[in-house]
Amino acid sequence: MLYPKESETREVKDLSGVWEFRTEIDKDYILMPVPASFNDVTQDINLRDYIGKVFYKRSFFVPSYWRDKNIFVRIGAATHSSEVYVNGVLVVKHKGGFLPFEAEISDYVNYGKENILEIVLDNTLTWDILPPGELKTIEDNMHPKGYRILNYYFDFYNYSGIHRPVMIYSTPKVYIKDISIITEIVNNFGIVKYSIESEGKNFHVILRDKGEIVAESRGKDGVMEVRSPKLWEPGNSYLYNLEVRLLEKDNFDVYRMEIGIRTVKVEGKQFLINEKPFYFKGFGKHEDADIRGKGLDHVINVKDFNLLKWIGANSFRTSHYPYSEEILFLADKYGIAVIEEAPAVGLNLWNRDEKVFTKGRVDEKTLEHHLEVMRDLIYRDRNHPSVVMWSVANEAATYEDGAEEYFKKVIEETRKLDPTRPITIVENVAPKETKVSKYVDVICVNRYYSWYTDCGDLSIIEYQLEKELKEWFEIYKKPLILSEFGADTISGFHSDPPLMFTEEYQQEMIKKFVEVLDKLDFVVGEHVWNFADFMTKQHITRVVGNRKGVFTRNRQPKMVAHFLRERWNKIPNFW
Ligand code: GCB
Repeated sequence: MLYPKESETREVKDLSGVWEFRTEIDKDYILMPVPASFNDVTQDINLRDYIGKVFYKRSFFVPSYWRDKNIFVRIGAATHSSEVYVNGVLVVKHKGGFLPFEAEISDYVNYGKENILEIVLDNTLTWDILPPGELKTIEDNMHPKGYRILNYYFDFYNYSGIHRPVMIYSTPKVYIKDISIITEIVNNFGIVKYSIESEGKNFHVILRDKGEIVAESRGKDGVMEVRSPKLWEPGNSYLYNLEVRLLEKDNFDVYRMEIGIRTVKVEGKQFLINEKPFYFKGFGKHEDADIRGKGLDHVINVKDFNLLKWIGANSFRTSHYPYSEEILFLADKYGIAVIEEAPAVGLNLWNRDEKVFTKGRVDEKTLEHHLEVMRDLIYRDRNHPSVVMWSVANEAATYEDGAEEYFKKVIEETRKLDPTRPITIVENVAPKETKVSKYVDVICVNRYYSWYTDCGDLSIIEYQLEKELKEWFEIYKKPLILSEFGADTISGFHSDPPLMFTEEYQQEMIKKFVEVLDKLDFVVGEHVWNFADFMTKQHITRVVGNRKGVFTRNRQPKMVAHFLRERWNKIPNFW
């Protein structure tokens, strides 16, 4: 799915701004910004924790000269189930809160006039949506009749709303629907293979390096060669401009995008980018910020990339869902590698007596949705050089037999959709317990020694971590990334000797973890949990959210940030 872009044949109207908004139980509309989560914008606790349907509304104008165009409405992401109405007509329904969807609306708009756009969202989580959850009515004598809670088994707040831009855009009648790019490097040539989806037949494809044409081709599918290519790689991004022109008798379309030439591959113990062994330094992140929640915010996004550069990171994981396309465009430009994760988190009840992969919970309906999500995700992001690996899930109950069958299918499908990128699943179970890691290319493990177990005992880390990571390698013989480790830290809390929740403790813990990683040659990366403090649901273990950030929610460094900055600036991106 191509990101809407303007060109001489296409126009885009970004409908970001202040919309009208109401919940199902309110009659009156209030004002609500888009994109943003609605939760933290008002002073109303009932709206903050609201579960159910909400209605967004605004008008837009369609010029008369768009009559001979295709017109689309595209929603970047909205949580979690959506219905979109144009002038009262339902034009698209969508399930899932973290990927875009669109509809052609040429037949439903009033040309040269105003039109009404309504988006109805439902933020309820069920077992057949990713991430899953369940609405429970509590029936005991301590709660009033009909008392409901939304249970979900992942650790971030269920922010809700229209989180990414809504756009109306036009294309010519016959147009470029999609483009896929695969790059290879052979001897001293960059090979750019492209494939165009369109009803048109005559194409001219031009690749430019800073305005200079370096390769050209004609045809729907083709291969272009670039002599002595400047490669895209983490820490040293280089992007070429691709222009695709569709030329039919009286129809013309043009779409431009930036591409990077690079390869990725797993070989033995190594993760190779451009055939060189790469070491992942960085974080698990979140789309999360004060007041706007999960709403796209260019200020926060650019700040985050500047902080990644400042601290010497070269990568992050989009824990625990696909981030906005706007973030991936930045990753391409800043030269930051991305492990892109499906919104499959919380496929776990954290209780081994209860099966998760079973009828009525994670079952064939969830699987069908998961496969759809993988397809939509790959079709959205396959052309980003920054995306170097797919993660199919985080911390699922992979010890269950049902998980094996389930993920075998998800992984097979992911490989079919994109044979060019390695695949991982992020594990929290023991190496012998998982039934899934044998199907992936890179082992990703989250570990919290001295935090959730042996609380406060930093001396235990070396013994436990080294022993366990070696076991992972002995069993699977695959490269390993420690994809999460960290400690909740209240900025400004100090103690020596280090005690839990202080900045000293976070720093000592992370130091002890990386000392082990430095000894193990199959470890190809360290992602600290988390880049910044973030909001979660309220709980006795969460002090206004999860405080494991290396930066505060306001993006100010805690003590450990300086330690990591010194460390990471010394470790090269490639060995
Ligand atoms: C994890 C999860 C992450 C949590 C983190 C924590 O293993 O993957 O979503 O936020 O632990 O802080 O407990």
